[in-house]
Amino acid sequence: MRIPIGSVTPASGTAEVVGWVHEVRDLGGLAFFLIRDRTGIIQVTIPKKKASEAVLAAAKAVSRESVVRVAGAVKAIDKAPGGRELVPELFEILNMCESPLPLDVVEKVPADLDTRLDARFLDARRPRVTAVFQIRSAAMHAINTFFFNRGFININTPKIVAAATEGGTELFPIAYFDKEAFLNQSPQLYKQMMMAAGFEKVYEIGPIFRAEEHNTTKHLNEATSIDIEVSFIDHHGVMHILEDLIVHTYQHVHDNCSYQLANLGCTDFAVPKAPFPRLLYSDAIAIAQKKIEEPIKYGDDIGSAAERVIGAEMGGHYFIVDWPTEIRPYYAMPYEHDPSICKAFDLMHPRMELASGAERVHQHDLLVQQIRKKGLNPESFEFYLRPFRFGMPPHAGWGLGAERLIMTMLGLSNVREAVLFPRDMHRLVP
Ligand code: AMO
Repeated sequence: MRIPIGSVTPASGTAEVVGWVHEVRDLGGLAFFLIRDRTGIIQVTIPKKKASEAVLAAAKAVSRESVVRVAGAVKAIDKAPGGRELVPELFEILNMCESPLPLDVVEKVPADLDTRLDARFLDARRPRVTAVFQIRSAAMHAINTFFFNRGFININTPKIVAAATEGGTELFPIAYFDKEAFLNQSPQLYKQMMMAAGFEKVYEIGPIFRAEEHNTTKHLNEATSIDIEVSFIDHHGVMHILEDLIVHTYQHVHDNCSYQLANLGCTDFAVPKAPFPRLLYSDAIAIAQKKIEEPIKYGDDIGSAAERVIGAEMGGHYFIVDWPTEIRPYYAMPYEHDPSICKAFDLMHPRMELASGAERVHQHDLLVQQIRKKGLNPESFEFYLRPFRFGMPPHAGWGLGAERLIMTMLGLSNVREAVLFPRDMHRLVP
């Protein structure tokens, strides 16, 4: 019976493993192979004088990154990875790999990100890349469990839509029979509609599409959004849920992914502590005004340069709260005492924005007024506005970028490293 390489120990006695030939070394009387699967690496040692003809023939023929099955005795040895080696009685080539390789899986030859993404299936064999996606999977598991334990209903909303969610121009038009249609920018309108359905707490993890024409290290044209919407709660309530979720997800990764974190060199992985500080938008602008050269004033968006200096001052995760109503979407609820500011927030990591959210406008007429103020036509939002006339409860929610969460959690330098097959202005294949 084959076992995962990561669970082979000197106590195993004998073991059968399958995997890829990671490295080959021939020292005359001894041949060494490193065999790798997604759980680890094991040294296979072949003493040439003692090995069978069949083992020797296969070992001589095999190329790097071929797929092999190896079985034999497990012995303790200090210098090998994991303190053990396998001395094979069986060494079978399941499929031979072509040479030369388009990408060096052992990472002795560094490759730029484009070359890596072009050969993503090979790149993802690298232990540090496998680790990113194993951690992403663990984080998603933690997030699903978090919502499940709190009574959220998991929903799926359409990705082919007729209207812009956030307004603006960042839309991908698609051919939809004889109609005009777009790829959805956000589940915003649909998750809000489910509040009118009485679902009370919903979440969705799904793709969002943004036709943003800038090529940066933190923007994708197809991203994954973790969205929630909750009834009978204000913006403070959903900020609490968000900070609890961040802490829970980091803790789960900390407790369950030590092998992967070690592969990534994250030796000082720290779980953030909630509550995160709340920084007023006006104070955030004041910090930026002191520290960056380009002019920034109250009412401006907080760009990358400002994000970085404010982040450096804050040191850890924090919220920016109480934004000017004018620069937030129409669905953000203005304060009663001063409608020029609204109950909207962003969750920030010192490097960048991770999430946006708000208490929503739940009164139909106010919503129509706010849509108009943004220069949009309420008629194109009739399907969304209708539920607001038939018993829409007060509600609030947020959207959190999954790739940015993983990127900042693992200190990755480019958001594309947190996506298997990223989509950007220049990348549509593979
Ligand atoms: P927003 O547009 O701020 O808010 O998006 C929410 C979060 O999604 C992530 N994100 C992206 N990540 C990578 N590349 C992109 N192009 C990209 N665009 C967005 C970010 C961002 O913080 N409807 C609101 C959410 C709400 O109010 O519930 C919305 O979409 O991490």
